[in-house]
Amino acid sequence: MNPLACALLACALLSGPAVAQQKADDHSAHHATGAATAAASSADMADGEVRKIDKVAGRLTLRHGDIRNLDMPGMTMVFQVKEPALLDKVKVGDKVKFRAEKAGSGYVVTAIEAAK
Ligand SMILES: [Cu+2]
Repeated sequence: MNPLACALLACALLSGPAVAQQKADDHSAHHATGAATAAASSADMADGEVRKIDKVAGRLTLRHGDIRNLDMPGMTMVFQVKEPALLDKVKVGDKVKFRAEKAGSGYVVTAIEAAK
């Protein structure tokens, strides 16, 4: 398949869930931080660097800075990803901005993008 068609398809598939996901994130961020402002959603994006990607298991290892919505200091750790397609947006060594949420016994990346 031609790469452009692939990219467009991935984009179309992502845009639906991403919108619903945004609402869910804002909701939980509100509960986590109490007096969250409208600007909180972008402030919740944490900085990180991709150390390892495991597409089969749907996990990635990030060296991350403070994650304010999780009250977590910087460290290197493994995250699950909410959607496998998120792993296609980044590669090992990339500096990224991401959002993570607590889920059960672990943490889930719900959004990620390469940092400019
Ligand atoms: Cu951590």
